Amino acid sequence: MKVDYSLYLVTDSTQGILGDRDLTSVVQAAVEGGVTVVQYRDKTSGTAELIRTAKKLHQVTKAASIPLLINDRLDVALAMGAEGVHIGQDDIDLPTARRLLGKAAIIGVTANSVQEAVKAVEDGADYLGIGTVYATPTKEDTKSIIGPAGVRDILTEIAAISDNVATVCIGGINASNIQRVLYQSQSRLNSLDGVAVVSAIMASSDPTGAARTLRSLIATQPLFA
Ligand code: TZP
Ligand code: MG
Repeated sequence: MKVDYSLYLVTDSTQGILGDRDLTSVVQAAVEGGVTVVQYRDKTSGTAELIRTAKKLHQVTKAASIPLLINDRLDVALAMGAEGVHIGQDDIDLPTARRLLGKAAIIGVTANSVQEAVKAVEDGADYLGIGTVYATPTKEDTKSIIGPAGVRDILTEIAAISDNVATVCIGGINASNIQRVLYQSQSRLNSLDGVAVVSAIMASSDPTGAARTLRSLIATQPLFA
């Protein structure tokens, strides 16, 4: 599966962000606006609920021919047949995940340093989620804030070891800074394949419009190679 990573939506199921809206309809609206990948990230639901919700989200993503990835939970991905998983540095290791999910699965890894990125590429990650770019209330983890310059350093280093690992960055990205992030994080050797967002879409009262705006800002980034 050739994946378009340009606008990668990570879900948030917390009541504060969803209000009285239902997760599947927010994701459906975002997909209508042009999201190209969906990651189901839910740190609170139990296993049965995760599988139930993931199946509903999968109906939406399959209808749009885009991949659904599951955050952390390989068991959930296996149970409902998602296209892949996203794993962090404290989750299952990549070689084990690959052995369990197989070659065709999409496996993404969070990287916030050159060292983590190189290791993930060497272990066969399909894509890297690079960040945290900017501080964000969505993930209060201030120690790993790396800014566009940190993203650029990672992109430059991995260009030397792989020409096919995909890259997105994440953390505090929205319509006001997305073009700047794309521009400032590129180097002569490498540039991002896309941008991952949570609140810029999930917290919007118009997820379709929010996604559409981000897509057009990505497409019209004047200096983005
Ligand atoms: N990983 C690094 S930052 C982050 C995750 C899941 C949250 C990004 O959320 P937002 O709302 O797009 O800043
Ligand atoms: Mg994780």
